[in-house]
Amino acid sequence: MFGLVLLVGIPVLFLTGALSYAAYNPDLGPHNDMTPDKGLLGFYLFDWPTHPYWLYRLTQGVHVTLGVVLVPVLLGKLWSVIPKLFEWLPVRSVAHGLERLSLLMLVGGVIFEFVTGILNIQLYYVFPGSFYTLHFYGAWVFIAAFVVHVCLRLGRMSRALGSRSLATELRTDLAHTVPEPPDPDGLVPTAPAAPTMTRRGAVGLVGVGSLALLVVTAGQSIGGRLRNTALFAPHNRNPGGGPMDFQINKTAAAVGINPAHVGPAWRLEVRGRAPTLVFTRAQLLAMRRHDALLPIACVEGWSTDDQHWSGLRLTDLAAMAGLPGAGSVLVESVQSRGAFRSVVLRGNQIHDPRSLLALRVNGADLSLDHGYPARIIVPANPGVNNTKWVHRLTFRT
Ligand SMILES: Nc1nc2c(c(=O)[nH]1)N[C@H]1C(S)=C(S)[C@@H](COP(=O)(O)O)O[C@H]1N2
Ligand SMILES: [Mo]
Repeated sequence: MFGLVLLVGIPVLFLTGALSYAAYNPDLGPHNDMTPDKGLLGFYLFDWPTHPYWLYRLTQGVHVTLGVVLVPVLLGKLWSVIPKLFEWLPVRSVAHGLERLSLLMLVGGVIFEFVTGILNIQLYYVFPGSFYTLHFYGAWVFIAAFVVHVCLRLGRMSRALGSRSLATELRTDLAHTVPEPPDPDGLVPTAPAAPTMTRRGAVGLVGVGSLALLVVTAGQSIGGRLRNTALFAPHNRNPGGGPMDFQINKTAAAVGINPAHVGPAWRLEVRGRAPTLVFTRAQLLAMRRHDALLPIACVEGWSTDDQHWSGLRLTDLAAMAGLPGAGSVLVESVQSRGAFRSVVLRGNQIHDPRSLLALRVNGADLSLDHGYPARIIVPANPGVNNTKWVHRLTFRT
């Protein structure tokens, strides 16, 4: 049963993870690409859409929430094969050796993916290298072993599930709980001790554990009133009230924004075909502004409810730069160090009328921590690509 749940859940995790990777647009070059050696593994990269605007909020919310919820199931599954898990058999044949290797990749891979994922959503950035790179390559190693494992074991799982009635199992009390019959692979202990728990108890324990994790996690992505239930999430509370009352991932202080660079001396540079244009914030505010209702959705699974942004359309800025059909834009912030100080956005993102260089949010000037004087907000864009403290836009054909 645990295997069946994972058989459904793991592909969803892999798929949403792969989509998250595409959403970063690593095929747009070094500014976005944390895995320059991806080679063939980037085969499927596509133009990440801007419709529906909540797409990344959904896919990444599912990825993170499901990953957390599956932890008890995974632990239950590993527990159920413990006698075999730590077995160091001499390799009996090539086939047997390959199977043992695939199990090492399977168990090692799944533990690696869950541990790195959970550390990252809990903001423990303790990785030897970038989380992004480790989680990406780890996923491919794991999924290869997973596919092999499913091919080898699917028949047995369905035979086992078909061999007895679930309803009967769930009604059986401790006195009538008997060990599994011996199996050809020796998964069942030869001389098991008396049971201390019914199968109903084991399944119930895992089920209640998963449900509890769902309740304390999902609110960070669903938002609204449920946000307060996300006790397990580091971004579970709205900070302080007022128009800026939504999550902040990195504060200006945390990434070392120099106050002098975002004060009155700040200028926006817009480059393209025309000579470089330079604007003060007052000049930008005086231009025709547009509104968009968009969320911030972070790779870490939390997202905000839709916020009311106001600013200049990226497509208008491209036209002013002399490239009305711009195919990409390099966005640079005043931030001097850190991976996320610049990003490249694609043509479809530039030309969506909801894509803004935002100056205001919820009727007030952006706060410094939300990216004052100006930030990017693009529909369905991963939070990390919505660059804050922007000071230069370079449009390209
Ligand atoms: N310059 C810069 N912009 C940045 C970041 C950053 O570290 N530096 N963090 C990003 C991340 S990871 C997210 S999720 C969003 C969060 O925006 P918020 O703090 O306004 O909610 O900002 C993004 N913009
Ligand atoms: Mo983020």
